[in-house]
Amino acid sequence: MKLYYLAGACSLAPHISLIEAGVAFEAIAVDRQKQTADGQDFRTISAKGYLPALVLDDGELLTENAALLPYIGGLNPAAKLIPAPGTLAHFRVTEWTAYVCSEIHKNFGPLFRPGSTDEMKAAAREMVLGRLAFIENSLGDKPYLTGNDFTVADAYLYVTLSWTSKVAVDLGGLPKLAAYLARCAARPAVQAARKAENLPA
Ligand SMILES: N[C@@H](CCC(=O)N[C@@H](CS)C(=O)NCC(=O)O)C(=O)O
Repeated sequence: MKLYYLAGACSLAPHISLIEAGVAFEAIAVDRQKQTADGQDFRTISAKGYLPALVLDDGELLTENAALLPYIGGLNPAAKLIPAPGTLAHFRVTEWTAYVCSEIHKNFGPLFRPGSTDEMKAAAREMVLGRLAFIENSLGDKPYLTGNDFTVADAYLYVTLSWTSKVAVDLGGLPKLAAYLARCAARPAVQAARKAENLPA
């Protein structure tokens, strides 16, 4: 299995999840010019042109975090990255994965996009903080989104939280999320994935 990633981007979530799952995979970096570290034009691998992309051992291509993360979680049930398919607990994890994707990840867009005006960035910050406040209130005393187990949804939320300090999204008013970010960052799989992507610890 091959994971194509852009360093530090949302593809860090499947990278962390694959390490947490303990399955064999090859991680292949893609640069902003869409060139892969092994010398290919990434667009010939995924016509979507964005990351992450997972190429399975039979050559099938799987894209979209909302699909790819539950897929990875299912590779090793013992790692508890997602409960069994068909259970409500499984859909709690996909519910959070979808929330992180459409309500948090995508709302960071204007903060990274060259050409965004200050007004656009301020509106994006307000939107992201509003969506994060919902999670702050939902966490309660749970260490992770759905309880005691770190799931693929947590890998994804962690990655989006890791962007906040780069784009001046202040977690000062969200103490549970600030502690959650530190808790996730301390996980060996998170540190291993960051190291593999040449990101600061
Ligand atoms: N719908 C995709 C979006 C993935 C996405 O936004 N990828 C970004 C990195 S976070 C990317 O590859 N950006 C580079 C580009 O679009 O050229 C998903 O949820 O997996």
